[in-house]
Order: sequence, then structure tokens, then C-alpha cells
Amino acid sequence: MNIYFCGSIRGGRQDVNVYQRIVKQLQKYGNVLTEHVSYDSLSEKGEDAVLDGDKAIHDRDMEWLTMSDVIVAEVTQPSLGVGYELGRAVAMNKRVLCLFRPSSGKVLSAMIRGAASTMTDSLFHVQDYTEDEVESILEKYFDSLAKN
Ligand code: 6IA
Repeated sequence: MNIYFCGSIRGGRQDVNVYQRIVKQLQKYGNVLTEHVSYDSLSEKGEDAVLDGDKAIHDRDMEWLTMSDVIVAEVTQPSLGVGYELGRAVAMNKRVLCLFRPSSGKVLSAMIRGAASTMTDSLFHVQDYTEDEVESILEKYFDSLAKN
């Protein structure tokens, strides 16, 4: 299974430790195409040094998004790029799980929360969680995918 993980880069890297915990767990279920989003070494400013530039990043990420079977996004730290990826994923009829931590004190965008449905067969889900629940929530989600 190809898994596309989304997390904030230029939107701010303060949640990188949570991204690492999520990616580590996701790797138990499939091939995480975007493992680099969880790298400590990737800073919100450093990307400017990339030789091929932003167009290459965008085009490669869209290719990976197209190849992916499921998209998991950590959406607590707002990011234009993550919002864009989610919109494109919905347009491609992809299965999406958004993870949000209410303990951050932030309020999730209505365009993300409002895109979700509580129906179990819905493709787009938003799950509130605490950091300690990362493993159990992902286990439950991927178990349910395996059954359907
Ligand atoms: O607007 P943001 O930068 O916060 O958007 C973050 C999202 O866009 C992530 O979920 C990524 O999938 C994607 N994204 C943004 N910048 C990059 C990037 N930069 N590489 C890959 N995906 C990106 C260069 C990093 C490279 C040196 C390893």
C-alpha cells in the first residue's frame, strides 16, 4: 500500500516530532512516499536551496499523490501546502485521514472539518487525538481499511 503523509513544512515545523511518530507507525502498514516530511533536517527555510526548485517539488508530490492509496495528514499546524494536497486528494477520490490535536488550542479550518463525514464508508475522515493515541488510532484506521 502506498501512503502519502502530509505535514507542514513552510507553514512551520513545530510538530515535527509528532510527524516522526506518525510516519514510524505508518511504515508498519505500507510504503510512506513522503517520509522526508518528518525529517528533523528539513527546515521551513531550507527548501530554497533545492536545485530544481518549487515546480519540481510540486510536480513530484502530485505524482506521488496520484500513486497513493491513502493520504494521512497531520493538520494541527496550518499549512497552505497541506490544504492544497488535501483538496487535490479529494478531487482524485482518494481515501483521506486528517489528524488534529485539540490540545494545541487551535481550531481546525471549517474547510477541513466540514469536508469530513461521520459515515464509516466515507472517504474523508477527521480524527481528533492526543499524541499518545497516534499508534492506536492508526491501527484502528488501517485495520478497518483491511476489512473493507
Ligand atoms: O506549505 P507547506 O510547505 O507547509 O506544505 C507542506 C506540504 O507540501 C507537505 O505535506 C509536503 O508534501 C509538500 N511539500 C512542501 N515542501 C516540500 C518539499 N520541500 N519537499 C517535498 N514536499 C514538500 C523540499 C524538501 C526536500 C529538500 C527534501
